[in-house]
Formats: sequence, C-alpha cells, structure tokens
Amino acid sequence: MTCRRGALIVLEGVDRAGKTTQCKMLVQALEQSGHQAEMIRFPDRTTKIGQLISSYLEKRSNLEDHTVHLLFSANRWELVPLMKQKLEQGINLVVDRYAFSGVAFTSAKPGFSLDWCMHPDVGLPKPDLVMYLQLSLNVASKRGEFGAERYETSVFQRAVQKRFEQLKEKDPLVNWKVIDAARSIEEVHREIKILSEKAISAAENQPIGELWK
Ligand code: ADP
Ligand code: 2DT
Repeated sequence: MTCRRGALIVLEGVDRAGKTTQCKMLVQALEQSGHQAEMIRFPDRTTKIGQLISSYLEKRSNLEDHTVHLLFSANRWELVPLMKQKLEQGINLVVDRYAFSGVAFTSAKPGFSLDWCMHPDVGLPKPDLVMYLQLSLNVASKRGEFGAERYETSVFQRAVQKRFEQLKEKDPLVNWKVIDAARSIEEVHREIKILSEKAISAAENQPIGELWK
C-alpha cells in the first residue's frame, strides 16, 4: 500500500491573532490523536535568505520593496523540496504564515497590486486548508504592545488586514476558512482541530496541488 500523504495546513491572520499559539497546540493535538505533524513558519529566518529578511524586519538593513517581496517568496521556494518530502512521508505540516502573508503585507505598501504580489508564489505546494484567524485590531491591541520590528504599527496592520480580506474574496481556488479568533484559546483550538482533521482525511488520497494554478 502506498503511504498516505500529509496535509499542508496554513494559519494566517494579523499580528497577535493567535497563529503561533494555535499552530503549536494543533501539532500537539494531532500527534496525540496518532498523526505525524510538524510546525514550520515563514519567514524561516535560519537560511541565508531568511537572515537577509530578518535583518530587514529588525531594521538593521533596508531593502527595496520589490526585492524584499521576492526574497520572502524565495524563502518559501527554498523550503519546497523539504516540504514535499515530508508531506509524501505522511507528515502533516502546520504552517505559521505562507504566501498569503506575503501578498497581504507587500500589497499594503503603495503601488503594489494583489496580482503582482501573487505571481512569485504561483506553483508553490497548495495548502489543503488555510485558516484565517480573524480578529479586530482593537482586540489584537489588548493582547500586547507592538514590537519594534518593521510593519508593527496600527496604520500598516489596518492596511494588511484589508488586503487579507480582499485576497480571501478573490481566491476561490484555495480552501479558506475564517476562524473567529476573538474567542478563548481553547474554543479556537477546538474548531481548528476539527477543520484540520477533515482536511487531513480529504488530502490523503489527493496529489499535492499547485498554488494559484
Ligand atoms: P500571532 O502568532 O498571531 O502573532 P500569538 O499566538 O503569538 O499570535 O499570540 C499573541 C498573544 O496573544 C500571546 O500573548 C498569546 O498568549 C495571546 N493569545 C493568543 N490567542 C489568544 C486568545 N484566543 N485569547 C486571548 N489571548 C490570546
Ligand atoms: P513574524 O516572524 O513575527 O511572523 O513576522 N511577512 C511574512 C511578509 O512581509 N511577507 C511574507 O511573505 C511573510 C511570510 C509578516 C514576520 C513579518 O514578516 C511579514 C510579519
């Protein structure tokens, strides 16, 4: 019998929506129910490209806006062989931000269209499920102060949130689910776990898709 592939499960949303908290809980819960699961996050700051991105985000360096967009995308492409290998081994990948953050953040800058921003990520492994953790910026602000990194201002986050909503609406090829992230950590987790279990069963016998193709 051939090995059933793992599912590619992505969590997206604005800062402090709970993505990291929920990714960790989901990996643990999936493992407890007998699935193999691993978490990855983008940007992956450990690679050479990731270090350039990290330095940009920490404002230790400046990069031209198109250039940094392409670096974020390259940072996903460089992980693709490993991601495919794991999915084919039956490992479910739980991903903290993916191409959708790439599009939402860059297109929140002046002069960038959604279409231009989507192009470099066309053909990446397609998520079997994208859960958008929806949270008002008011509630997000009560979960802690902004850090010192680039993009961590309320004006920019408002623009990012608008772009996420527009992308979700124009993206019928992707299995988006909107999660009300204003509920308790446990309630949000329960919904995410149910949706993920469904996506894992549905993905088992399907080939890995190609994003936005
Ligand atoms: P993100 O990865 O989306 O930026 P985090 O998971 O790091 O968000 O969570 C940001 C902060 O909000 C953390 O202090 C976390 O404990 C808290 N938090 C996460 N989810 C919830 C929730 N549902 N209710 C209240 N606080 C939360
Ligand atoms: P965190 O490491 O705290 O999630 O912040 N970003 C992310 C982009 O601009 N483009 C991308 O493609 C990705 C994946 C979101 C990372 C910051 O980088 C932004 C916040």
